[in-house]
Amino acid sequence: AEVYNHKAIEQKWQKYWEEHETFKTDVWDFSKPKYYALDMFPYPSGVGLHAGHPEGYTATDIMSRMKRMQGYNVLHPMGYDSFGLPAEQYAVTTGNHPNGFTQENIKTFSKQLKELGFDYDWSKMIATSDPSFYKWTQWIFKKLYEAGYAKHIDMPVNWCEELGTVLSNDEVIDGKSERGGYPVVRKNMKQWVIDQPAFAEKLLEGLNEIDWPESTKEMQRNWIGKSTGVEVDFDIVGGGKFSIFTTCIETIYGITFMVLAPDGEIVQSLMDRVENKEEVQAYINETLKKSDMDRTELNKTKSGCCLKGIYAINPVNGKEVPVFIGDFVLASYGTGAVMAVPSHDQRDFEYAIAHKIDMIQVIDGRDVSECAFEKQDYLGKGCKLINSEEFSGLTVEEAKEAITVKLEKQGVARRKVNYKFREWIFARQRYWGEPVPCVYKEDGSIYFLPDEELPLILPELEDYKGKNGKAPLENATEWKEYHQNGVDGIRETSTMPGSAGSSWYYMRYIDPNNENEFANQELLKHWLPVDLYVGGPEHAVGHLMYARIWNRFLYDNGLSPVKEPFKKLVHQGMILGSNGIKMGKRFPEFVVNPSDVVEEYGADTLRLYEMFMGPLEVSKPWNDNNVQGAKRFITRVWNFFTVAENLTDTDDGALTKIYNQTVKKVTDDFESLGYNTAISQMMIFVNEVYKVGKCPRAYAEGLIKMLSCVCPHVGEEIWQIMGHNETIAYESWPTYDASALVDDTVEIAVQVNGKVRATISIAKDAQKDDVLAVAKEALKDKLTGNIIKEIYVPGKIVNIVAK
Ligand code: ANZ
Repeated sequence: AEVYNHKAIEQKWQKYWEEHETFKTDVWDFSKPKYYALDMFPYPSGVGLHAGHPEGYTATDIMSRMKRMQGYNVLHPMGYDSFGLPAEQYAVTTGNHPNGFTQENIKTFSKQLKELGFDYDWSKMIATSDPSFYKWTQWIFKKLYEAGYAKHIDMPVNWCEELGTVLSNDEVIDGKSERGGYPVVRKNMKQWVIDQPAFAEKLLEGLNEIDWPESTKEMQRNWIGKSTGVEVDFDIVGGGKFSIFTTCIETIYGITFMVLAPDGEIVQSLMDRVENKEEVQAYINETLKKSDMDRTELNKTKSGCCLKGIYAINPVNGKEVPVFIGDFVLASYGTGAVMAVPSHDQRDFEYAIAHKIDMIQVIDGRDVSECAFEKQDYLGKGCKLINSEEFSGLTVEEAKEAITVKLEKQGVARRKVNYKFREWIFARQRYWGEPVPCVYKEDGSIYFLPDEELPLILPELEDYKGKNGKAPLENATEWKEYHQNGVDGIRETSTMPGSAGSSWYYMRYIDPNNENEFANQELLKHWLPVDLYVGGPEHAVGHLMYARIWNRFLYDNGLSPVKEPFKKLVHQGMILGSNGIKMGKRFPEFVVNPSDVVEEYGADTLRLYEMFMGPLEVSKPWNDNNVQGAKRFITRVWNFFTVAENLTDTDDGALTKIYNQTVKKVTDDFESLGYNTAISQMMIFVNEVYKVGKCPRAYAEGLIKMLSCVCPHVGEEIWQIMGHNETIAYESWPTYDASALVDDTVEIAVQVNGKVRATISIAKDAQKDDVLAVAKEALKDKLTGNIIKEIYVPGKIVNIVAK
């Protein structure tokens, strides 16, 4: 055979696929079942692909290749999430338009992806920064506005002075910006937001019908943060009232004080009556400097102060209790006020100790002198109320209901569901994003551009840096002015966040050139939901939540055929440096450039190696030796299967069982993305083939078909050498003979007094007596003494006890 030359083979087949449009999908061909495999598309950064990209991308590639061979019409597209900060920073520092930079990067990425031999239909490529794409991002946003889900409201936002922009909560980590690590402060600003809480119930429900990692679903549930409780009104001595939200109404007799959010409206309304105004104002000022994150940190001291002269009245017993402010109470959650029950809430407990306030235990079951006896410890345990008048003696669960009913009758309480989920801030003071297609008229009202004026294209600027925290588009003095259709006004100058385009891009792949709709509805109906979505776990609550929200909105408006867009989701693990440290920006010395590996070993080797490293979902360290091992395996396959004399037309049965086992295991494992074990099974098969020295042609073809999903170039080449002149990509998937899988005989050990004395071969379903007879026959000369016990563990072992 010729020597395996990965370079020549890979170039040859990449050229073939391109020229033959092998992987172009006819989306209108509804004659076959469909399979939609989706990758999280990359941000086209200046540094190109990293070793982590090929991992997830190979995973979907194997699946889509298998599905194609199984007779599906497969859609496996690729594109670019091309708006964002790095291109913007490039524009700011060079003064060049970020699009040039972006297009260059897209070229590099596409070249690298093509080198890896993925079966993408490049004719469906999209880029979110392309006006023909963002036209529809703007259009959907306009729909959200018209339906009342996109709003322009005053919001406390995360403001990053250094980046000159507002950031979403998931872009802020420990009070610093995720990108760059700059300080972030809270600040009130008029903002475009999307009303996420309006979707909360639907999002929770939808989680039950999708095949996602349980941990990701749980993260989404926690992020949504549904909480069921009661809102109760408290009168203030001397007039006025405020409401609190509690999930523990059963503790209402244990209230010894109230706490208000320092930055909330209730305190403002009471300020006139507060005796220690200065102290209170000073504390409010301190609070405004802190982020919600700092404020809610559990193990910090519970600071705050009393509102002197203010007392609230407990509606169940008329008891007057002092009112405090404390920064652990957030203005933006519930009503911004809490009833404090130090015996049963640890934060209240610590606050009471710090401010020398008394406590009343109202749930029996544990001592509360050291710390609070909290709901997670008493709920569902049959604990009973004490010190609670007529409710004493009821269980917590009974009391919850009875107290709520009593307060409802008094007209001072309402059952209430709250969500941690806040509005999604949907604007950035940045240049390189989708312009929000609206105008502020002189009377302050908002005018959205008519559809004919979309896309609203980003204007070129002399200076891409915003001044004094203003949006860069403020520099576009002419563009900003709007005088059309009898409307005079000023355009919005903030742009949409990075997550806008990625919230619906997977729909556009289905119909990327449609100029009249974001995608044809009939096509969407056929192709959605996405059957398999693979991407990093870092998107668990950001992108994956946003995309579900946009889809759900479109679904509710008859514009998406499915409630949930991504049927099955899998997260690939991280590829670590050989020392176990995450590869990437921070540790450039550990970066493995996929292109270098492709050059030296070949794309097939890189793909095989990354899939063989370990289970897809776990993080794995890079290992150069194993890259060479992967190449050795490919070479072994090449050396055997390209030699015609090694292939036989008849089957002598030597490989029948192992071949059928291999087809079954590879098929099952591919289906569940267990690629490492599938590959190891193929290796076992190849070892057997080498032992036997010959391989029936039918088995050889089956192996090459399966292997071609992982190593498509060498797969095609061997297929051709075997005498075929069409691509292997549309060959039919190998099948297996289930009856060839089962062993009808088994070898078992025969022990005498615990020591193995013989092995016998028996029929798998042989009866005990027959087995014992064969065993004793085998022991004929070795057995001395009298048999006192005979044990047969079916299919496993015979044990004879003799004396
Ligand atoms: C009285 C009480 C007694 C509470 C008790 C708990 C235990 P989740 O599950 O997170 O919704 N709370 C309400 N609004 C708040 C705010 N704006 N900032 C900080 N804390 C707030 O928690 C609801 C509980 O958190 C509420 O129930 C309230 O304290 C507090 F033994 O009310 B609880």
